[in-house]
Amino acid sequence: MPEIKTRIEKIYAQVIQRNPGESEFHQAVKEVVDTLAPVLHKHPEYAEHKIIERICEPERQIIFRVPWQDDRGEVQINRGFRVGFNSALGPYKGGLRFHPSVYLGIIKFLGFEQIFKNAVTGMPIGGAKGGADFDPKGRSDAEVMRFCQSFMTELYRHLGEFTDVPAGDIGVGAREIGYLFGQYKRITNRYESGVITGKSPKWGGALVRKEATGYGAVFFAEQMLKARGDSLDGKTCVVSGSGNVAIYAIEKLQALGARVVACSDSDGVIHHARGLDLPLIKQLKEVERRRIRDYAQVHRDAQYLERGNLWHIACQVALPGATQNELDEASARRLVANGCIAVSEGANMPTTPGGIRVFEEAGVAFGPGKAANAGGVATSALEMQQNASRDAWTFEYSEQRLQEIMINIHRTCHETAAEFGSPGNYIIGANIVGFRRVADAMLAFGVI
Ligand code: NDP
Ligand code: 2IT
Repeated sequence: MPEIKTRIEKIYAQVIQRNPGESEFHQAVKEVVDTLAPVLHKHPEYAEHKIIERICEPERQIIFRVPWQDDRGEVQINRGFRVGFNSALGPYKGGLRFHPSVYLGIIKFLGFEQIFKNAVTGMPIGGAKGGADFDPKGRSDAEVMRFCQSFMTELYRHLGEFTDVPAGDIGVGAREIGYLFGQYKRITNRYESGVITGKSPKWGGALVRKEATGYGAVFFAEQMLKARGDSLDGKTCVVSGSGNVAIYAIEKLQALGARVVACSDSDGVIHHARGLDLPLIKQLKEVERRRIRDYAQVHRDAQYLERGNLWHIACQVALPGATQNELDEASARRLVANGCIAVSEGANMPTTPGGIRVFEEAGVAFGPGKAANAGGVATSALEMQQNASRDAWTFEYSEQRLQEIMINIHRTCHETAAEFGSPGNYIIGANIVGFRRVADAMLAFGVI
């Protein structure tokens, strides 16, 4: 397949040239296209119709000014983004990230990943991402509300339950979704529940959506271990971050008999050898919006490591749940040396290419974000389904649906990796499953 490899290298070189300076986007594209040679070999029609080239170019990119006034009356200006990457399988779907590091390259990497992740779920959703370089940290509720209202005042014209359906991501939780939906409803004069997901269950949100990404990443870890005749019961685990994904990953790990000894935020790491106190973490993070260092004021036997490296703490299962490129090659080596046997990516692209190589060489079961954290967006699709039928499912039924979806994702990725000669490689499995579904739909639509 040397000519196919050359073709893929050319596509990648063109992506770099056409999208200068967007290193995270380049990284996400490379990680996918590097696994597609055997697919093009089997399906020359994908190459003939330039499917990869088309997938790498977003269908639309919207960049807009978000002006708002802070509590002192000072005018602030942020930049808002929405990238509709691919709508072959359904309306654009993907979260909004509010974080000071946001720029077009971050939104494009996330939107690109979302195409394949959403396809892997098997649900009718296209891929998108959006957000702003707004930092909600330290802002009052009133400031966050004014920001969200200004953001939606531009974004609303691009959304719709059949067009583009955002949700949360870093810095966007139930509070922000409330302000965003409120403004959408007000401007459009429509109570269009299905236009955004991650809503509060008090006004149209689905039960289990809040828990879904974290729970799903744990279900995926459980499936990877099961495939090796093992389980999470009794395992020592570490989870990075202490936000939405991390909290509900910890909750499900504990429910399945694992001991979670560490979590973090962007300031530092909490190590609590006898196991984390989750109700305290929820109180500090979800209710009081405080820093994880405050955990050690309550539990004197816990250690707080300012700027510490979470991955230096010995564990058997690691769940990155914070942000991109948080787990590098050196950290991966340390994890392997300390006996880590499984990694399930709750975050998007948290492991660097060097880190992934280390895990592959060491035979660590590695669940890439496109598969392992797909439970969040899959449950968003279930929320859309409930909104469309004006129905509301129970927690138990919704969680059962989520678990079935994760088992299915694991099985298809596992089978597809084996079909393409790389048994146990979930990266190859997830990329190929997602790519084939999108590619087949694009072929059917002709050149659009
Ligand atoms: P939250 O905002 O709830 O929490 C993010 C956590 O990660 C916080 O503890 C935060 O610390 C930490 N963090 C964020 N950015 C950085 C950074 N640059 N360096 C170090 N730590 C950082 O977000 P979520 O839990 O929703 O998202 C976490 C990850 O999961 C993201 O990668 C997201 O894309 C991914 N994801 C989320 C889904 C969802 O449904 N929410 C679905 C699928 C994936 P601090 O408070 O100090 O900033
Ligand atoms: O990265 C992700 O999958 C999300 N932030 C959730 C997207 C969604 O639409 O639920």
